[in-house]
Amino acid sequence: MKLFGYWRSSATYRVRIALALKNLDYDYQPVNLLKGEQKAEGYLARNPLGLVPALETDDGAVLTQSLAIIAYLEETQPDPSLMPEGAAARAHARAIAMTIASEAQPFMNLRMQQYLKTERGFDETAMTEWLNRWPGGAMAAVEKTLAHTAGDYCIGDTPGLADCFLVPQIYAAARFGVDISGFAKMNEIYARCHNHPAFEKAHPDKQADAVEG
Ligand SMILES: N[C@@H](CCC(=O)N[C@@H](CS)C(=O)NCC(=O)O)C(=O)O
Repeated sequence: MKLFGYWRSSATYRVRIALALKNLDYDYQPVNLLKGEQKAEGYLARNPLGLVPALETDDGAVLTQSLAIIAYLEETQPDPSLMPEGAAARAHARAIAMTIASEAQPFMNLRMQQYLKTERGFDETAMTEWLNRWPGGAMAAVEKTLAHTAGDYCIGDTPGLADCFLVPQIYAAARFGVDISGFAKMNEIYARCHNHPAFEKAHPDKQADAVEG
């Protein structure tokens, strides 16, 4: 398998965590977002949205959307599973993943921030307000969900799908000044994940394309 991604991309980071939790090997193909490589013709053939990640399977299929990629990994490599026992618990796991993927991350994506700054005149203050209102608001909702789903991890005591989404979202929130200091459960899970070898391996700083500073 080949994973096309970028070290600091939170959506790529989700897939790296899932691959690491499942102990799957893959070839990492960096796509430099700051150089605009996601908009190059060759990459657009893989992902017409011009976003990372994309996963090329051993059969040559090219998959996009981190949630769909992780679902593919779960279906093709079910052991160890990233899904909890019980239909309601699985629904909560998907709800946390989708809240982050649909309601939080798109509002802080590189192209969204570039558009707001260059075409809508957002200064740093306006940008910080935006990020705390939209991604921050969605994360507040996740924190409320965690109050009744979490144990050591997002759903019970085993790391899984929801943690694959939560950890990169917290990493991105910290980068962009979203204040999550009041979200105790989330911060507790984040700290625990830092000591887990799969999350450690998937961390942006450990990737071949990581740049200092
Ligand atoms: N919903 C997509 C989001 C993908 C996404 O937003 N990727 C970002 C990096 S985290 C990206 O490629 N941004 C490039 C850009 O904004 O130009 C997924 O889950 O895969």
